[in-house]
Amino acid sequence: MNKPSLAQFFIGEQQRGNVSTVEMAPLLEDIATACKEIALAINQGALQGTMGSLDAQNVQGETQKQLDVICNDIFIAANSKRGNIAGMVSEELEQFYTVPHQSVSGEKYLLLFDPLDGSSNVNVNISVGTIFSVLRCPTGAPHPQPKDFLQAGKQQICAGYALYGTSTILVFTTGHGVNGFTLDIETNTFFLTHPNMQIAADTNEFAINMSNYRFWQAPMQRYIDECLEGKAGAHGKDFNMRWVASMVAEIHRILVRGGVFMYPIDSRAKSQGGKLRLLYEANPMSFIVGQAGGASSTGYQDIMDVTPTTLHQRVGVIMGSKNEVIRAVSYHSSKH
Ligand code: P6P
Repeated sequence: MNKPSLAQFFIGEQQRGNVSTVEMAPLLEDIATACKEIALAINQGALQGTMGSLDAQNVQGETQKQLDVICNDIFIAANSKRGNIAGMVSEELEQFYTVPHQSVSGEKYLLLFDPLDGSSNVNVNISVGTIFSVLRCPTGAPHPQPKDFLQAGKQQICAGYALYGTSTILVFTTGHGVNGFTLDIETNTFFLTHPNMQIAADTNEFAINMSNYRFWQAPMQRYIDECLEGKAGAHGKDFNMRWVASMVAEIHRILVRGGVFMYPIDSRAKSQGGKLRLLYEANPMSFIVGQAGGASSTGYQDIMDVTPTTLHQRVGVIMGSKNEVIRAVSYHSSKH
């Protein structure tokens, strides 16, 4: 295969002088290992009898699936061995996790993740994913405190996702563009298949859960109305719609062929601030989308400018092809 492996990619990044990628290489190798194990656990779910739901709920008030917990444990274990991560925040854990036996020296990082995003799809064999975000741990902190995780998205030093679909793909950025790696199941090795991913500035495809229309704020209803009016309408072009109910699958599609993804705040979840979580869904995906030339907003401000106040806080999300995000956001400002 003439495509560089993940390890060869890191060597190339060193030669290209992309220091931040080289710094993140050990951490990304461990994440890649975790994603390989998660891919296997999902693939074997029906055979291992782990496709069921627990009678527990996670901090989100969502019914936890067996695989949510299994994948959470895989991700924590695989990323706790090197001693370079001080603490973790997971969608599946109410409190943050302090990693034991950290190495006494060297830079420490914070890892925030959704181990199995879209897990309600796993029983019906629809793509699911893992989303992760990396922050620097404030220096000198013997053990991280909750406030250490509450950094704005623009402080991220690395973000990525794994998509468990027709193939297993690992996509990440360290601030030098976005690259995607496909898992070769014969050698259990990731190879660079999607170098320098870029999102088209324009698109004819939007992704939103239309069943929530009546709960949206007027600006979002207006934007979608205009998409549905097609060429004859104010937007002047026809649109296609997709909704997989798995953010990782939606964002990967947008990275490959453009599009705009929206999960706006709505009257049901207004008090919660939306459905999607800021620290380990919206922020990492915004970093990736931005590095690929796209844009992301809550409708009222760039997602990565939001100052977090709680670990599991939610936020409205509009992200993808830049010109569509700009249009949708313009309707949210009072002058339109
Ligand atoms: P709905 C999955 O639960 C998730 O967090 C995202 O991955 C996905 O985009 C969204 O929620 C789906 O939400 O309301 O359509 O089920």
